[in-house]
Amino acid sequence: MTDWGARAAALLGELAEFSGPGPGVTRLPFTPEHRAALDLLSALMQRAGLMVTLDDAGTLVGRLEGEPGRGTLMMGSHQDSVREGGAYDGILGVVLPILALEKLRAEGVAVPVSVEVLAFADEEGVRFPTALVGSRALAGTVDPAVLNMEDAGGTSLRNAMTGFGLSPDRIGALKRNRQDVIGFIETHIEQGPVLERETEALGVVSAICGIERHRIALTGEMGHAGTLPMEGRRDALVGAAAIITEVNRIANATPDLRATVGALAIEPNVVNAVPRAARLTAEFRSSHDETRRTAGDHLHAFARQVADDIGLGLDCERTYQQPVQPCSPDLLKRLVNAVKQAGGKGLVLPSGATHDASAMADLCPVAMLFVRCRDGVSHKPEEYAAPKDLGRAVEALAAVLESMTWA
Ligand code: HGY
Ligand code: MN
Ligand code: MN
Repeated sequence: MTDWGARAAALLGELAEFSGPGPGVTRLPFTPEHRAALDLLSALMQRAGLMVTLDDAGTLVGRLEGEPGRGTLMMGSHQDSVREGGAYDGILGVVLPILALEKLRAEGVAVPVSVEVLAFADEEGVRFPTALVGSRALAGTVDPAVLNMEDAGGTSLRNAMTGFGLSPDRIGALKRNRQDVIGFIETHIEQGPVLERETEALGVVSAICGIERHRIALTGEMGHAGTLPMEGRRDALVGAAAIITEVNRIANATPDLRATVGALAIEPNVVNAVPRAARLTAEFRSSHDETRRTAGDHLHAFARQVADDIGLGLDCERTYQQPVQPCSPDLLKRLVNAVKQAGGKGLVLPSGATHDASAMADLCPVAMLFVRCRDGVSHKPEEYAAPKDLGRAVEALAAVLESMTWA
């Protein structure tokens, strides 16, 4: 009798080794670490009887043919991690469905529909200032301009993909025929505390939060910290500090709104010079799009006021947004039944993190299975999901696949 949880834990441990230097896991897209992960996943997919291809967006596709005309159920998640992240975010959602298919194969259970397991190259958007390239390619919503975006080293997304052996300018041809796709089910650690608090191993997602990101650049005047009078200073960092405080204030004052200033850079960034430039990012998330948009508009008005008061130049741009994404009622019901079959209550909860499923929703119905993670911790080396919970998720995914007999 295979211990699927132990198997999953061992595989995720091996995959975690494919990382850049430093604590935790740093596996960015189109890197040697990415290639090593794809090699292991390809072998695992072949062992489960899947036909393996790599598409021009860098998505590894493992396909199991079902009965002609029955459509394709897609499963999967992202292979990339944040810097110094954990061993479960993303990659767990690639390994577990493969093991579910291997389990059904071992039990001689045929899945009537075709199934594809997808390992998307880049969901986090850490290396390049864009995200969800692989899932958007399948949905046909990729803006080709993103291929010109560059990483911190000046490598464009296009060149990174070409260097990985891909033909990125053919990314537009990856769009799938929506008639053929039954839906997309993403399995992911919860990255929050609810399942642990409810002592539930698994949960089913009701909706994925809406999210928007802003880029703010303030330009003032550099000066000697000792000789430039306080009167009349045009200190860019003082402007940034006022904006950061306001972002935090509105999020604390607004129900169902989370806001984060995650990145800040100043110039010249030395102890004895008044900063001439400050660049920061601000991110808003909510399960209500109106709440999020109002906060973003307020940010721009507030930044304008601060820049005028201090005499700073201001460049402020909403660089990214995606709406709240409700999950498919039919797939949600199948997942709830499968979780119950695997011994759970079938808890339903919203996702405060965004996922590839948000992008796949432009192609097909989507649903998500959450796996409990210790202390709700994620995007940190301490991220952890117990083998027992991994095993229950494999069982639930196998049950969903079996339920597709009546798709
Ligand atoms: O940002 C997120 O929510 C996801 O982890 N990329
Ligand atoms: Mn993540
Ligand atoms: Mn993720």
